Amino acid sequence: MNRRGFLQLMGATSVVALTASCNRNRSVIGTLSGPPDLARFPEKTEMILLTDRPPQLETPIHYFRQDLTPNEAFFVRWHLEGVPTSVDLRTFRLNVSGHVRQPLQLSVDELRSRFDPISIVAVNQCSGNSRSFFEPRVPGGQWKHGAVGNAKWTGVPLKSILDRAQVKAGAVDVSFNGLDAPPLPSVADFVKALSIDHARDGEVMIAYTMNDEPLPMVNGFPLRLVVPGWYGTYWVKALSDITVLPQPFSNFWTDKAYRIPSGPNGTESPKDFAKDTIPINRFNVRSIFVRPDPDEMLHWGVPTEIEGIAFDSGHGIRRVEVSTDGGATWVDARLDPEIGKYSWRRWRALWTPRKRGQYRLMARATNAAGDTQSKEQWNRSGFMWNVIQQVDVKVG
Ligand SMILES: Nc1nc2c(c(=O)[nH]1)N[C@H]1C(S)=C(S)[C@@H](COP(=O)(O)O)O[C@H]1N2
Ligand SMILES: [Mo]
Repeated sequence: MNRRGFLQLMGATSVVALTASCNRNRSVIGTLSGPPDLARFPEKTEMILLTDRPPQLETPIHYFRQDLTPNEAFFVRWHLEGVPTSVDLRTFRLNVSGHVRQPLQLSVDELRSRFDPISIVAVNQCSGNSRSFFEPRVPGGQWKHGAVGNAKWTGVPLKSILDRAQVKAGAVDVSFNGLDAPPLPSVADFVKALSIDHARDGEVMIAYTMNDEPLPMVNGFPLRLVVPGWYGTYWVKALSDITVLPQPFSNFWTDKAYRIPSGPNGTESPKDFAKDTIPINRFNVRSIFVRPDPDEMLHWGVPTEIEGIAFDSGHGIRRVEVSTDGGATWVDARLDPEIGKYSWRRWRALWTPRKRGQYRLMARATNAAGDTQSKEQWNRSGFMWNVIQQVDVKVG
């Protein structure tokens, strides 16, 4: 390749060193109330920047106007600054050890060739998605609604790997560690765990592709855990170590972080914190508008398609209702065909505003178990937001 071709390739793929993240293309400088900062990381398109060390990137909502979220636009969330920037597949091994009779060290090639693959379309959503809408505000990444995405994951059921390793009797938990490392010994390594029964349910999987392509580095190349219906915190990226444990797993990330009040929908009062907390687990039911945009100008007498996505932890979305008068009246949205119980389901409704003015749109999803979205919600961590969304639009 000549130099020109090389430079073109650089431009087209935005190859900038992940470690030198100040090299990113920062195309918009935001103010507190102004437009967000945008950043372009390697293998990614322009994303909304929350932090660059560690990388935390939010997906612009218009990418949700399709069933699957493109890899280059899929949100990114890491906890520790030491994120992997390259992985050599010749030396990389997935280690399976602990309370097993047959510890394993598997290359990605071996995972691909020695186990039957499965594919699942599933939503990955950060526990803190939509955190910026909590009132009073809570600390943590101030995500809007874009810390979520829907992808087709292909890989090996975790059960197949655990069976191959021959789990011994008395196993309780399975822990998962990735290649990211704490910057200082005082910072807890990011390690998460599932119960042995959950780990062996046949659906939890180790994915080597996302939408039929290798995972982007920042989304966990070369392997990541996929835990359908559960919050993203369990979906350990750049997965390198699986440890079967004969006792319950415990660390900072399970004992102190990622806990929710044990009451209904993880809600508590800002004035009186819940005493009992439990580890965060399955998604609650929610919907997100993807059209119109909040500041979009609509025209009276012109049919307008209102559109969104809805999902839950796997029961399936049964109904989405839409209101164009601030919740006074509701009509059923049309649901697109279901493409998998862990996938999101797109919905749409045609609306012809009859006169000029300000309108408040709302959407409310209900799942097959009869669970619906909340009217009010708060918790100290800003987790599990599923308040019925309101979008104010002008009709002219
Ligand atoms: N190794 C590792 N895996 C991780 C994390 C992390 O910090 N390190 N963060 C988790 C959290 S909290 C989320 S929301 C998801 C985000 O996945 P994504 O970056 O591919 O969107 O990754 C999870 N897996
Ligand atoms: Mo997360």
